[in-house]
Formats: sequence, C-alpha cells, structure tokens
Amino acid sequence: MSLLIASPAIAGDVTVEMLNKDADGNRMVYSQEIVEIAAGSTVKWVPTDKGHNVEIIASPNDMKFKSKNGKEASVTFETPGIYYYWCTPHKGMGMIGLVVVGGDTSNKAQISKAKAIGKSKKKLKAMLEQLS
Ligand SMILES: [Cu+2]
Repeated sequence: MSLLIASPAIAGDVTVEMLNKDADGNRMVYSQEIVEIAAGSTVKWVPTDKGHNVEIIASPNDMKFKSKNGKEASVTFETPGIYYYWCTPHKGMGMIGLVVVGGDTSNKAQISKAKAIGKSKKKLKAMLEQLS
C-alpha cells in the first residue's frame, strides 16, 4: 500500500467567507483573497455577511459566472490558470479575489489588463505581484 501526499501549497476544496469586515478591520472583503487549488477542486463562497456576491470577470476559459447577492455560491474549476472575480456591489471598494488553478499563472498578463474599479486597481496589481 502506498501513501499519497498532496502538495501542501495547493489545496483541494476551499471555503471563502464574504465579509463586511475581517479580523484585521478591512471592510468589504473575501476572507481569503487569493486561493490556490488543484484542477477539479471547488471553491465555495459563503454569505457570512449578507449583501455580497461573486462575479467572475476574467479567466483562462472565458468563464461566465455571477452569483445571487447574499447567497452561497460554488464553482468547480477544471481549466488551469488565474481567475479574477469581484463582488458586484463592492468592486470599487476593493472587494476582489483570485483563484489560481493547478499552479498555472501563465495568463497573468491577461488578468492584469482586466477591468478594475476604484480601490481594486491597486489591489489587483499587488495581488498579481504576489503570484510567482
Ligand atoms: Cu461585497
């Protein structure tokens, strides 16, 4: 019998909370702004606070996804690459997130040219700089 050990850097399924305020006092944020998952894994966004959603803005496969405000949402990511999403009501307040699938950051240039509004502009740039 062999033991399979997954890479510690890449998680399986992940849950992200949609928050009005996090533990550090940041307002209108996702609890994890960058999540790295293996291809075929699911990200679940839970409405810990109401009034938020998930809208995917840019992705390696032109994924169209927009969840209902205040509701739980789940997406299973099959295609490797970076996915960029925002909260529709708070996109100007920096409520954005990235999902990196399969450790593939080859579409970083595409994501850096995607639309970002208000506080999200600087934030998106800084988040992309964190990715190798
Ligand atoms: Cu929001």
